[in-house]
Amino acid sequence: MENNGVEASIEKRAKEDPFQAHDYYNVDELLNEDHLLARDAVRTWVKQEVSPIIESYADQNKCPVHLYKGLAEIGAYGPSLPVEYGGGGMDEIAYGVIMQELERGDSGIRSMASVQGSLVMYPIYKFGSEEQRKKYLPKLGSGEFIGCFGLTEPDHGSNPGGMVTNIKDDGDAYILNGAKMWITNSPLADIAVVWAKDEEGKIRGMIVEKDMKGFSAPEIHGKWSLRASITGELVFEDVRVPKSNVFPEIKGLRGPLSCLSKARYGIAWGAIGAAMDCYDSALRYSLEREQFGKPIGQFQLTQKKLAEMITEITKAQLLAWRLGTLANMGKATPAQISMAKRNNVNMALEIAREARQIHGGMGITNEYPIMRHMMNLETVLTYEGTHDIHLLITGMDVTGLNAFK
Ligand code: TGC
Ligand code: FAD
Repeated sequence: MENNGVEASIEKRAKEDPFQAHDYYNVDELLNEDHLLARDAVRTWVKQEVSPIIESYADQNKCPVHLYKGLAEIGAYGPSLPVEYGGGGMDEIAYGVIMQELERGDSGIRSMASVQGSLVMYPIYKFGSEEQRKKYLPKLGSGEFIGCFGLTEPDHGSNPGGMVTNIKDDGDAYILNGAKMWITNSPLADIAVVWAKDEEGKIRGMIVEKDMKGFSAPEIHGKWSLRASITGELVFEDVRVPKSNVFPEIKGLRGPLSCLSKARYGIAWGAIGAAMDCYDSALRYSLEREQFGKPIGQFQLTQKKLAEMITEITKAQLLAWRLGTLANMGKATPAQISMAKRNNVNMALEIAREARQIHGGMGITNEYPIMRHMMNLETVLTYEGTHDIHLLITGMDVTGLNAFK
């Protein structure tokens, strides 16, 4: 069969990604040279490696596993972790702008980096023994090992404190039983950072290796969102986890939640990237597409959409930058991170919806990135704490009253 119009257009887009970044308030002037260098390197990498293939991988619901090593090479795993532990030795704003550029490409690509850096390397660095750090971090940082993070369970999503996955003492090991659900990268992962309750009901973290007996990680099929990212379960049937694989000190929900703070911070930046891609595409389309004898960008209703989009992107950029500045000083609170994650992801999703309208019928095709971003952002709105959970975290912070108890 001959190539139809849409297929030909995908090929064209693959050859040439027309994305141009927009910086209405000169936010670049708030970034230092290291931030700009990191940002531009990742921006170029995304244009070269992600844009040409992403529509096709999303279309086929396949994870571009070959990008794992490239992500390591551009320093996307743990950009703000120390170099000697496999990280990039940069600051929190560098970490943020890298996530922004990755998610400009695709939320699933940013997910790869978020999970590996913030949810696997970070807890091993922060809570692991020196032996665990030395054993796993260099391999994770170089992309030789892929990691995943198991907190959510089939019956405990927003309320991870209710988890039933558990460990029982068995001499030099613990016996792990239970199941985790919705785990990014689990079917591919060499190791999983898993959170489970001990016999006192305290949450402990541990590193489970893929070939441990009784451990499996089946893929979850049928996703209409994050299609270029692989998601699965973690199933533990009497898995013997050596005590040397358990994080020695950290106990309680504070352990996994502090990893989430790190990842949610990255998402607050990442979502800006998806929004920028949608806005950029909509702006270009509005200038090229003519109806009633003039570009649709000349209609006031289109201008309203575009003006509101760039206003919201600019507000989100400033929110993220200020959060990054606080994070660099060690002063960003979990509640401040929740506000930015919630606001920026919701902002990106609204922009994707408006951008889809500006593209008219073409907006539903994979000739443009809009629908893919929109579908991805439905997941991003839910994972790492849902939109409403983050609202309640802000509500608790300002009132001092806890809606969860
Ligand atoms: P609560 O009693 O409030 O807190 C328990 C302990 O944790 C501390 N804490 C935090 N510490 C660090 N960072 C945070 N963000 C923290 N939030 C709370 C808290 O101070 C306390 O410490 P301590 O020492 O006093 O014990 O806990 P709760 O059971 O009432 O739950 C509160 C709630 C609902 C906010 C929390 O459970 C929550 O955030 N739920 C949402 C769950 C969630 O976000 N799951 C994400 C799973 S991972 C994921 O989605 C990865 S997607 C990756 C990708 O592909 O990119
Ligand atoms: P539920 O908790 O059942 O929530 C359903 C609805 O109820 C939501 O709208 C929620 O806001 C609302 N709700 C719940 N409690 C309250 C309340 N107290 N007040 C008001 N409303 C409430 N998890 C991991 O551990 N690791 C991963 O790598 C990971 N990757 C993911 C990848 C994908 C593609 C997806 C979709 C999810 C992933 N998750 C992961 C899981 C994710 O974190 C959860 O889906 C999320 O925390 C919500 O849990 P849930 O889906 O069980 O929804």
